[in-house]
Amino acid sequence: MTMRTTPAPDDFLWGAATAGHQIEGGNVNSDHWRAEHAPDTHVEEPSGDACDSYHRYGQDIALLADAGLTAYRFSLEWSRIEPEKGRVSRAELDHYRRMIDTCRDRGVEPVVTLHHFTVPRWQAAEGGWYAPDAVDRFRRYTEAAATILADVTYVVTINEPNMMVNQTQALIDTEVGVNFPGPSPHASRLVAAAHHASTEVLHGLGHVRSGWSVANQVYQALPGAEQVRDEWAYWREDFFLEQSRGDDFVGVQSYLRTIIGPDGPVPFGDDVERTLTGWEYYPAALGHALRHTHEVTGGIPMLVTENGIATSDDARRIDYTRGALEGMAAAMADGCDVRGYLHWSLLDNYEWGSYRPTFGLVAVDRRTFVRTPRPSLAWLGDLAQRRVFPAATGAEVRRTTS
Ligand code: GCO
Repeated sequence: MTMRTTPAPDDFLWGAATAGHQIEGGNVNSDHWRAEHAPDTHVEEPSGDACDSYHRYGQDIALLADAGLTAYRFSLEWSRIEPEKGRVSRAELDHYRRMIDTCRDRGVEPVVTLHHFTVPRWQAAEGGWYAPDAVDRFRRYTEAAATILADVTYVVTINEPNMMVNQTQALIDTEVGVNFPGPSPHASRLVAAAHHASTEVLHGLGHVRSGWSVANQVYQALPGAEQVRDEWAYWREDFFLEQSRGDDFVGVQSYLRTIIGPDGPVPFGDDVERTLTGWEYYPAALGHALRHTHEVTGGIPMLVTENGIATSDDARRIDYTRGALEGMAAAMADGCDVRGYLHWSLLDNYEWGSYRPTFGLVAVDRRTFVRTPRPSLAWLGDLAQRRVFPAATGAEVRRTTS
């Protein structure tokens, strides 16, 4: 069956995303590594060597480029770059500079994330985002990172601040023996301040387009629960989108929806298809996420910085991605300004506690680190090369200008 398509903008970025702690391996100086090895840890298995991408990134970028993709989102690991407070490692900065060079050599646009959940141990010991100088420390870390960003256009300051704040709260609250009570406006404002401080540094460089990437939950209200939904969503999502209004772009990360009833989220029915993370199979989420983000941010440019599915059936991955891209193309036809699509994830990787949920366009052997591309990688690369989106309606996508 041939797929119906619609033309994509020529300069649209087609790629895949990863994060340092999930693929590099050996991030011994990060707070997550410590938590993974704590005697009372709740994680199923530690990250260990992950995909050994710290050494094998060249192979990863080559696989992506050979498949026809044009962009790679990866993150810098703060705990490597600043192993002790105020001590910046030139060697680690050079390592990430080589990653950027490798992308450039292969004609791949690097999309660099400065912070993807992990912080150095020293920062965690001082209270993480609650440390009195946390905003200033993040500004200084951004200044250190900026020294290798001379030819980098897209920088994501902080990944999923809305999810991170929930995690931060959970950690703090576990320390005092209380359960996580809900999102903290205080912590949210702290990370927003860190984001703005980092943005200021990046804008000082003159050439960087920066933003942060927000986890979009696609909150859908049952009839009559609209107000409950709006209140539920504010500190979990909309506050973070509002903070993007002055940015160059916002990263949209979408996987599933959350249905809100009069008492909050409603569990999925037994009849829904679930992915390996237990989430509902719902490809339409991305289109909804983009439309909502467009509305709350006032229409700033968007980059899909994550969208994907944990599955052992690659045909389902292709089907999910086709549905998501159809929703994206329809949202673009209705005026959403989307500049790129970065699939989560390039590799099967460490899903924050377990290697079981496999999100990769490329399978990774856990023992040998051998990479095996799945058909979905070639499928996405082919769309990139043909510069077309799958289209449910055949609607023309409005061209965007940069
Ligand atoms: C997150 C991250 C990724 C995840 C992905 C799948 O949202 O947790 O940005 O690190 O691996 O979202 O859960």
